[in-house]
Amino acid sequence: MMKFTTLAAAAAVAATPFMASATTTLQIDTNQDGVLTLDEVQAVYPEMGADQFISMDLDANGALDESEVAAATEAGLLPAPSEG
Ligand SMILES: [Ca+2]
Ligand SMILES: [Ca+2]
Repeated sequence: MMKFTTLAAAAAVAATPFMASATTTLQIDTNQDGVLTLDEVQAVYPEMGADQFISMDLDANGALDESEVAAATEAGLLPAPSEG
């Protein structure tokens, strides 16, 4: 019965979906307001141009929210940050 308990605990840990897709937004959103401004994006991607930012800002409010970041990442406009 000890084995069953251990297995259940391991499964619970494995099921915790942290770090799944939040990496990009959290790393770039330096002021933690939930959206990414051009300044914040350029701090991580110095080569990011305003034109490219605008093309990712689907509702043109000057900031990228989570869904816009997800869409940009999927479209290959916003590369995943590389360590080092
Ligand atoms: Ca922000
Ligand atoms: Ca927006």
